[in-house]
Amino acid sequence: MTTDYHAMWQELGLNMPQHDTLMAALPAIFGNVYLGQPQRPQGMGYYDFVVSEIHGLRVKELVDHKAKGGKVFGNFCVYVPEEVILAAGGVAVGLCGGADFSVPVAEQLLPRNTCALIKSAVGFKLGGTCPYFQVSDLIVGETTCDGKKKTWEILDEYVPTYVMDLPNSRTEADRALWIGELKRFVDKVEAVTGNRVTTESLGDAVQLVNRKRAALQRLFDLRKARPSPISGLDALLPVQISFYDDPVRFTQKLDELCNELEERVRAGRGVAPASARRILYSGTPMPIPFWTIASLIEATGAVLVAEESCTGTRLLAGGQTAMPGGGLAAQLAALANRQLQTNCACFTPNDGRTDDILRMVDEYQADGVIHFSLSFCAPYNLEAVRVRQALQKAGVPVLVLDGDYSEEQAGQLKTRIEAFVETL
Ligand code: BJ8
Repeated sequence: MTTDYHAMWQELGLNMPQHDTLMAALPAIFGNVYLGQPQRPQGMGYYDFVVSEIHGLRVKELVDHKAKGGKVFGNFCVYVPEEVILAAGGVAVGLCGGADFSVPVAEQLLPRNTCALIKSAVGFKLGGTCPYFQVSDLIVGETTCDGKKKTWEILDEYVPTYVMDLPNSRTEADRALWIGELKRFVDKVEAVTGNRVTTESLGDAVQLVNRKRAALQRLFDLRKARPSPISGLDALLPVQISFYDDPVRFTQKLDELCNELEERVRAGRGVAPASARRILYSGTPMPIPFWTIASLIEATGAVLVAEESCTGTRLLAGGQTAMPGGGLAAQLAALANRQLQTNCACFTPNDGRTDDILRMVDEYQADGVIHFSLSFCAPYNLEAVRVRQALQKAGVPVLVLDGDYSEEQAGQLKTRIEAFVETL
């Protein structure tokens, strides 16, 4: 029997008719995209369950956490350090911005020529349709792109929003600035939670997040096998869910899935024949429930083998965070060092990203690269120029696309993706 969460949603102040519409639409969308895939690993059952409870069980856990005096921090970027939040007894949740559903309400306030990720996220708050937004005590933004930077000023009128000042280059001075920002964030998180961040608590949090990162890395490493033991569509789901699930449970479940995939690799079993074309995705993040690109790629018979994206390997850049002696200051420096290896297009120069893509083409034996950026995302759309040049120079087939979350766009993207895969 499924639990009825209506009383909880009402108490969180959700717009109930709108929210009911959203909840009624999701199962069919998810079912159509996910459940008909052949050869799904059994371990995907956990993630199917999490989606079926997308605004239920985890939200209830957060509500319970708050009832005991705990705090929840909503965020939108891998540069917001979950470790610091956990070290102060808080919970970090990545807020979704992957649904077209919430875009129209955002367009009543924001310019239409804003990227879909920002419009979708803001629309969830304005429309009162996201319980994770409602449960958050503080939203933590960052100065990555101009769109986000300006959005935080607007969002702050609706929900307390704190901004971390991420530099757009990576000189020694920038590194020092970011370490200073991490210290300022420690102060803020301590003030919100009423708890101290100590060397010990930060060390424990780093270990916890390192374990989660190791499990995710294992998933990506297993996808290097030919044939691939899991579809790209399925692999995307744990990555998206990693942003808001309980980190201990998440890591355990992902390790179980990876054990199953390891068996498959050993047995030479895949989700498609070994001869299937292998595609590397590169570009803007694909937040839940934006499954369109992965689904379109795999509908052609090709396999999506990896994502160079923040819902992919960029999330894992820098590997494990080192745990140096020398107290809190040294720990924050280690955290900054790891984080600054994430090659977001908001940085200049950002040649490391092109190097990463070329390296991944080899490691994942990709036959071609599909670069997708959300329309109106200047950093990724412009960086696509250099990515394309580098791939063409290396003789790697590449397709550069931009778009949004709408159904109309999906039709056009489908035609272009099919034509590209056919040429491989
Ligand atoms: S580290 S990729 S998660 S900023 S799509 S809102 S860039 S206009 S998402 Fe990102 Fe952090 Fe970078 Fe990763 Fe702006 Fe572009 Fe919109 Fe974007």
